[in-house]
Amino acid sequence: MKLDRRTFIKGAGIGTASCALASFPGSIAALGGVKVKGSAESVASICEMCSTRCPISARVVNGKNVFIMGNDKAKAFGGAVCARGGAGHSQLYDKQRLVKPLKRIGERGAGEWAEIEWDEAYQIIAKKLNSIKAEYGPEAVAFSSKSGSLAGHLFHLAKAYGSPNTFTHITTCPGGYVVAANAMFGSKIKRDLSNSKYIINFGHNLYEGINMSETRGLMKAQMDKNAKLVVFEPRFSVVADKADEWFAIKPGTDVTVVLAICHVLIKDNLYDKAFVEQYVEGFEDFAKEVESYTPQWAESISDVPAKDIVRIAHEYAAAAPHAVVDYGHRTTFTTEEFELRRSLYAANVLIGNIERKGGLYFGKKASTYNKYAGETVAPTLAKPGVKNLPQINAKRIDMVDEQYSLIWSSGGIYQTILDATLDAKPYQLHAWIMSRSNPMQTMTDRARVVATMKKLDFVVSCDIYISESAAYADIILPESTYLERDEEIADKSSKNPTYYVRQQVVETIGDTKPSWLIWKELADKMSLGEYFPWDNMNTLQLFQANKDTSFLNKVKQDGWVSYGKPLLLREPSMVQNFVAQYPFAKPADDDGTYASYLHFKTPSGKIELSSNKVENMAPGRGVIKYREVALKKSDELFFIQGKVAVHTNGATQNVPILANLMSENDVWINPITAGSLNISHGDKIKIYNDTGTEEGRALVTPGIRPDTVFAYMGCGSKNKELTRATGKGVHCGNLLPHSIAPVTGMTLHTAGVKIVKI
Ligand SMILES: Nc1nc2c(c(=O)[nH]1)N[C@H]1C(S)=C(S)[C@@H](COP(=O)(O)OP(=O)(O)OC[C@H]3O[C@@H](n4cnc5c(=O)[nH]c(N)nc54)[C@H](O)[C@@H]3O)O[C@H]1N2
Ligand SMILES: Nc1nc2c(c(=O)[nH]1)N[C@H]1C(S)=C(S)[C@@H](COP(=O)(O)OP(=O)(O)OC[C@H]3O[C@@H](n4cnc5c(=O)[nH]c(N)nc54)[C@H](O)[C@@H]3O)O[C@H]1N2
Ligand code: SF4
Ligand SMILES: [Mo]
Repeated sequence: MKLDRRTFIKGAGIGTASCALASFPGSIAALGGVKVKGSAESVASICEMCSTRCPISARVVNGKNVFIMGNDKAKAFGGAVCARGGAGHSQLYDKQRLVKPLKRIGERGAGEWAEIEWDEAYQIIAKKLNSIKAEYGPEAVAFSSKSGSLAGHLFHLAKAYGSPNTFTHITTCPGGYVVAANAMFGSKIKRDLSNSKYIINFGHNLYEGINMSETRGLMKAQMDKNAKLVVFEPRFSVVADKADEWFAIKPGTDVTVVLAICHVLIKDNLYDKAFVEQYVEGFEDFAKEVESYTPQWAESISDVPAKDIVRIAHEYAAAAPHAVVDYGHRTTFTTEEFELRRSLYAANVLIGNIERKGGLYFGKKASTYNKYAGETVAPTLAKPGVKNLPQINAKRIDMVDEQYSLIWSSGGIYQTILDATLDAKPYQLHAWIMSRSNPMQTMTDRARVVATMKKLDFVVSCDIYISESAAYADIILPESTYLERDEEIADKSSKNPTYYVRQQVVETIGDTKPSWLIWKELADKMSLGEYFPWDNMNTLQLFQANKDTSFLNKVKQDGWVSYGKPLLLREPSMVQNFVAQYPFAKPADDDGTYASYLHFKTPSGKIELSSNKVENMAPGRGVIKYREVALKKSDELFFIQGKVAVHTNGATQNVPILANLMSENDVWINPITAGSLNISHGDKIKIYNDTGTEEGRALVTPGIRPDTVFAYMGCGSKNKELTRATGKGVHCGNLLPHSIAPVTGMTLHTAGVKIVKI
């Protein structure tokens, strides 16, 4: 039977009508008397309309979610949600949402499905995975999920099954800055935009690619603190529009400007020598390397005027240490992200803004915070460990080269699933279990993803829609949306320890389940149940809370619990307040700070501006260097993408309210380029390269460089099931070639394209 009659929620009022279908353990009804039915009330929870996961307060009237606001206890978020966060109920009650497990009955991707019961779905998956294990070994199965709470349970299943091949989306998004931070600081680092007086931004699209706390931080800096914002962006983004200065930098050349800023800081003696002396390893080698990276040199590559680079470096240094060079978020502009993101960090290190207001800082989780305080200010979370997990001997498919060793722990090189499946590199994969991931849209080279999914023996997708990727699965498991499920307590600590928790807001619609339950029940069917000893989410939460029910109830009631006051180790006023508040606190240094306690988890214990460790794992890269990259052929235009404020990646294009707001992504073209191609505003165009061909519409605007075209990502879905999104706009993933960047393993979202009018 065809999909439209079978899988969609039928009829109106489904939000309440089908509630009786599923009631699972650990539901909100079991939690400290929080009610969801009857009178109007608000439930504190966590948004999942994007992976920023902001704290929310969801209003429920007569069992139905009617409104979503920010949780006003979370001050940095300003009690607000973005447009997508506010559209959560439109997704929840969307008639096209999946509410029943599906089995493919036609060719892969043909869109022919049969509804099945959970039990049958589990039986099919268990039988297939157990037979693949027997024939090829458990490593022949890859497991992938967007990182976060959902990934934890799926990857636990992978471990119990015996496969080392688990992947998050990291190489399509933050891998570059995470790997660069690991190399330089020994761990991830955060940015304190809200207290900054001078912010230099290289394509961090915070007013469209929204992260409520950071977006508000930037707004606060600009509006309340009169911070100066300098933006380098190939197009006139909303951030560029709100900036004091905008430079239309050539795509992929940011590193030249950053290195030139470092050059000026060193040559003109503007850097913080005392900081460098105390905390930095490898400064001499770095300084020697950047000697030749003059502003004139940077101008010749990036089109940013040398005199402006010099001036900006001086202004930035004058605002130090309450100034920051933003290290960005989606790090897929060039294959040399490792050098770019390390350079961005270097520009911060040179002005000594680490652990200062408005600069960069390390997260202060409870264990660290308590150590400084000399007492238990905040509870720590326990991690449920499981004994006697099987030993995994097989190597990961991406563990082919030492240069990638800084990424393995954080999610692997996602796109190697394609190489292992299609080219048996380094060995053959036979199955892919994916959850909350839509690689057809969000990896690169859609055709290669299709070929991969067609070649595999078995594909499972856990999603809330028949996404473009789920459309090629053998079995689709419908997860309950975030408003219908409970999850573990999550650590959201920043300058002080903070916890929050996702709670079920309304009863489950249709025959859906939360993913923690799905993977546990599947494990049971695979005879791996012993590795999932918890009964339900409440058991897990209690375990996490070390059975401290008052803590657990507080997190559930308030939805956002913060302990102590913000602490930055080198900020005198904060340290003095801290010492005054906690009688057993570590004593401050003579200068009133905790500067002497600042250590880095690198081999030298210092910030490694240049690094022997990196040199050993990736020869020639110990010292940050400019390396030329050809991102396009000479007769092509650069093709770049970004987020739009009303959609999330490849996820929300079918959500009714958001689809109404925007369903197509017109291609931005400069009038000079459009003129030479005889293209007018609104014309139908073909955009193509060696990877793929797309059709769309031209948006002619001076807000983009003449050598560059731009489209908001996530549109142009090609499967027929997403009726509000299918065929609308340009599919970006179909125009981006498959690649794996050195050291960071990143995909590349900049490509060369040609355009013609059709
Ligand atoms: N061309 C291009 N590609 C890009 C980018 C770009 O700018 N340009 N951006 C990159 C970035 S930054 C990222 S983070 C990645 C993101 O790419 P992905 O990790 O693939 O994430 P999303 O597209 O956000 O969502 C993936 C899927 O999750 C499903 N989903 C939503 N909620 C739930 C849920 O509660 N449970 C389950 N099981 N599924 C759910 C959605 O329906 C969707 O199919 O894309 C990257 N890809
Ligand atoms: N509304 C909305 N908010 C989101 C998301 C979403 O999908 N929608 N996704 C969330 C996720 S997963 C993430 S990772 C973040 C992403 O946050 P960002 O990384 O800030 O978002 P993008 O829009 O992908 O930003 C890329 C920007 O860089 C520009 N750009 C492209 N190439 C270059 C280049 O070579 N140099 C410079 N300087 N700029 C370049 C693009 O024009 C674009 O404006 O947003 C998060 N918030
Ligand atoms: S940024 Fe918006 S969509 Fe993303 S989690 Fe926050 S409120 Fe939700
Ligand atoms: Mo992302």
